[in-house]
Amino acid sequence: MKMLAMTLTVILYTMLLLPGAGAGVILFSDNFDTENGGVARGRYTNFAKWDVTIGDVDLIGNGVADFYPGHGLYVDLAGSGRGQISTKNALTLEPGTYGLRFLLGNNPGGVGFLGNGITFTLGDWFQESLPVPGITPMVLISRTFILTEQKTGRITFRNHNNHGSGAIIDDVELELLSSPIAVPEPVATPILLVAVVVCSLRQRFLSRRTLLAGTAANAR
Ligand SMILES: [Ca+2]
Repeated sequence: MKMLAMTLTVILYTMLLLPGAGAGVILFSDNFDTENGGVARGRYTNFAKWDVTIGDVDLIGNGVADFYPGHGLYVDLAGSGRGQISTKNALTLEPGTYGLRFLLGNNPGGVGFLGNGITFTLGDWFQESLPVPGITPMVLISRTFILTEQKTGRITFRNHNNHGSGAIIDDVELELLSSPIAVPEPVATPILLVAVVVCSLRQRFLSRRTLLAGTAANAR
């Protein structure tokens, strides 16, 4: 009886806590490599997946202002001045754990040492700012966040500095890492009832056994 109760409890907790189907799904990605036919262009606005929402930005790389060879095209977040890009489509995200990743570099300008700062946001629930050194390798920025309710919003990158040589971003990805499994009420309720009944029967069985043992001892 005890073993049965323990087994039911383990099954119930496993169903409630295991990541659900849909985990590990890439919801958004962009490496910018096919923009403008693969050719760099200053003050570029015709992104497939992004709108330029403040100022202007440059599409560089592939041999033009190619600070990070081998990464194809990427975005310099300052064109003639500071710029900002936001995804064209708002993303609707269900409760779950998400990963936001991108590569971050910098255009140090003609003088070779201009630094920058960026702010990246996701909807109105995630925001972070980072300094970007003048000369830096391309580094992976990876953040994880948890949503407990449905949210809708855009991914946005904004350059802080206004000197025309901006921070660089590439390989933007948003991934659903895990989602809580939804146990439908018609399924969950019987499981809970069975667990309660089993525990109750077990308690009655133990009480009766104790009573019988006491009676036998008195009879002796
Ligand atoms: Ca790229």
